[in-house]
Amino acid sequence: LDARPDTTTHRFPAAFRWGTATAAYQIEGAAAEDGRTPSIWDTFSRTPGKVRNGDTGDIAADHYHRVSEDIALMRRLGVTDYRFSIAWPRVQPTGRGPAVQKGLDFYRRLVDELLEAGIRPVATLYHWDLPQELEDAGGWPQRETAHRFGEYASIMAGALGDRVATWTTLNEPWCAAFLGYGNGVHAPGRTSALASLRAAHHFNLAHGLATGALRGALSPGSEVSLTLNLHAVRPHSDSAADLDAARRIDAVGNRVFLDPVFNGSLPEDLVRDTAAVTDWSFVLDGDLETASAPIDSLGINYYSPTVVAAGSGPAEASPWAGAEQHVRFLPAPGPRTAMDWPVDANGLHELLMRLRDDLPGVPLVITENGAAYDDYADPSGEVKDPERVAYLHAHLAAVHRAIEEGADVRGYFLWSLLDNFEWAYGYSKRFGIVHVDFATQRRTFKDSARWYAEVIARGGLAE
Ligand code: GBH
Repeated sequence: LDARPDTTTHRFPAAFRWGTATAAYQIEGAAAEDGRTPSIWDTFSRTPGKVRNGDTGDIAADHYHRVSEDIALMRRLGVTDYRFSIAWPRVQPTGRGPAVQKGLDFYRRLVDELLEAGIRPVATLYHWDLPQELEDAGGWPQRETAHRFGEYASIMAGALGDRVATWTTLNEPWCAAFLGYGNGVHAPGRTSALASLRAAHHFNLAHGLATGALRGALSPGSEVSLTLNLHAVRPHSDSAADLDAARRIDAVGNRVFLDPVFNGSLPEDLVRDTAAVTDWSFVLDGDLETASAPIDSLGINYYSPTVVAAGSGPAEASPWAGAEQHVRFLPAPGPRTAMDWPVDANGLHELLMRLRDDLPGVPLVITENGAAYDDYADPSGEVKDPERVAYLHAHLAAVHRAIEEGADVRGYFLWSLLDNFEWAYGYSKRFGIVHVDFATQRRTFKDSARWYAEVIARGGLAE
């Protein structure tokens, strides 16, 4: 009999899913192996000035050659689920035509080894790595790309539909559309408000087409989902002007995806706000019906809140089509991570309360949450990251409070399992709970990894 007192202060539901998350281009490396061709991120990272220090994902964390080792790390953590993404250009190098068997084999082995380890595979079809050939043909602003994505989804449904627990169609289409085609900070680096809005719509269409393709091939109990980086928007004050600024960012940051997917409609205010950019005639009859095919859960990625006031943004390219001349972004107060993002767990709670109220009956999953900090090594060789532990503790406590208040949150995926290629920041920012020495590819548990293993083992937070 265990006589130790139970010190758990925040106990999560017994069926809660505890996971970690990664993305193909950020960890795999092996950029030219087994038939993989360049994606827009290969092209972008090889373009001087786009990624810090000229870093690329050519080698990254070499996960392509270290699947078994990385699954062993997850076993040590005790995670129930693992969220990874599939590199489209590994499977269908030109974005069209038949699949490359070696690409499919890689993901089949990953999934089978996860299942053997008792870890549920959560597969994302698109985490930003569009085959370059499809970008050359016009990319996401082009309707054709959505249809190509639907086809790629059917290939993956046929290959792995019998063994993947959860399919996520898209990761953060906001980033892919508005950072990729609006302000150009992400690949493919285009800067056009019109292109960003067209891309956003084609992501909604692509999501619906993929959902349809996956639906027929699912094994019993499997699910289809979508992951959004919803913005926890806070007006600086209650003034009508500041409230209107918040409304605009909510429209082009959140409802641009939420309304088509969950309501089969376009936000009317967004259409008005963007009237000088487009009449939205690229939205064809039936598109919104396709986009709103029922899904089984909504994934939410949260890092920081967004504080806005009435004003005007910088004149250069903006990711906020139609809102840039009306909104100014204010730094939220408080401590910051190495990304300079504010640490504020209340934003996650606010977001979950809003979704509890706006999307009743839709199960929610935190598909990403975590923080970049510079680790420092102890003389003992251990990697200390107390700030990350504090960040994670505060955000899990916020999730717990939201569940107590009626939000139907089914799981939490920590970003990230490994230090990895942090997009425009290259390897200069570390989000991992496992440290990666990129010179040797040696993996070392940070204190946060030990802490997370304990949280999972006890099913909640202590003290
Ligand atoms: C996620 O995106 C990605 O899915 C993941 O691949 C990445 O490594 C991880 O987070 C860490 O960055 O543009 O003005 O709204 C992060 C989404 C979007 C969060 C941009 C911060 C900055 C302010 N990010 N946002 S703004």
